[in-house]
Amino acid sequence: MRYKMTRKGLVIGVSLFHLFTFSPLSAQEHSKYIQAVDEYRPAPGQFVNDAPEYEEGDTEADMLRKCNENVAGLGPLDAHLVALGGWGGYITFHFDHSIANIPGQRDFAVWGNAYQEMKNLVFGGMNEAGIVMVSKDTNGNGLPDDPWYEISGSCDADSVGKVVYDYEVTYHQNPMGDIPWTDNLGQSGTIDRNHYHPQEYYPQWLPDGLTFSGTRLPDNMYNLSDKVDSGWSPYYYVLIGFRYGYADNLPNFTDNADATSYNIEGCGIDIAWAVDEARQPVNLDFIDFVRVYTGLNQKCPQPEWWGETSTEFMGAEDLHLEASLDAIRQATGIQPPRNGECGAWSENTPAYDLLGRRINISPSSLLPPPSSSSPSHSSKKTIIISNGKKYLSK
Ligand SMILES: [Ca+2]
Ligand SMILES: [Ca+2]
Ligand SMILES: [Ca+2]
Repeated sequence: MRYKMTRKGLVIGVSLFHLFTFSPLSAQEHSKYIQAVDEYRPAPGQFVNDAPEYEEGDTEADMLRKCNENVAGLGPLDAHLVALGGWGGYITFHFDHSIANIPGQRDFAVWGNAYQEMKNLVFGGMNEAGIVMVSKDTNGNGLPDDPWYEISGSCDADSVGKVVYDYEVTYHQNPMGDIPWTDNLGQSGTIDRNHYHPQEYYPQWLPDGLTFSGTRLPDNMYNLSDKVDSGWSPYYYVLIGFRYGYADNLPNFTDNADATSYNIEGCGIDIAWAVDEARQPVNLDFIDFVRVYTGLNQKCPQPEWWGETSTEFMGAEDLHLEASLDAIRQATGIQPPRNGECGAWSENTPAYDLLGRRINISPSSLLPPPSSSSPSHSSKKTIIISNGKKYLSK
């Protein structure tokens, strides 16, 4: 997913730095819910400028603050919707710790507002699937400016030949009118206004000519109007669910009457499903950032009905907080020294950076360990962890 405008993401706190150096790795000190939103760039849509609300003069920073108010630190019962608009619109967020890829388990869940249609005619029914991407903060700067990998959801297996990779759409402003788009396949269309949502549909804090790139999932909207009593509803369109691996695809709960019945199967994401641009699996041990973008480009043919398909986001959570923190302890080398060397550092002793990557470094390049009472280090120095002790490189 490349965002083709020059505007850069806003600076966020260096949470990883604090985690690895000064905070005890206890579950009480960390949250399984997201810490903050890094980017919010929706495509046009009927809920855009409304969820969250754009007010005259709002900047991108204002809209990020409003997104945080809606979802940061909140579970799906307390969060408020953030709308991503039509195909390609996205949100990027992070947690207060790295999420580990635990083998054989789904690692985090993304919550939305999908639901099972009332007649139980199909699997799902209100699936506005968003594609999930993950990234590791490999340059350690706390910003989502590192390589991104897409989560390969069930369409890659179930709809071979129907998924469009390397898709691209550009939207143009048309104040208080239907919003026109063109794609890189020579097609065009509009995001149509309806009388339920009277506000402007183009994100008003963003410039004209928004271009989004990524994967387009196969259309999933079906007209089942002839399957229902016309007295109950004159029209009945459903959006059939995909099996796994997307956001806003299947309901947050398996039983609507049970607020503890979290749908881990339907909403959980396994980091092991991440693939590179050649759709080959990548072997990520941790991830630090998650992005979700609307994966469907379709609208309901019946005016004033569903309108465009738009992913809604209602937060996310680490499904195994304790296991993530344990894995961070392991990766940073905070464990008993090997070979009976009681903390003595030598070139043969494994050393790691703050992301748990093994590094090679000579003893002469190390300064004494930083004091935890004076947490102000020059950003030019690198913190090294070896045998559970911290060192600063010169
Ligand atoms: Ca996993
Ligand atoms: Ca980074
Ligand atoms: Ca939805």
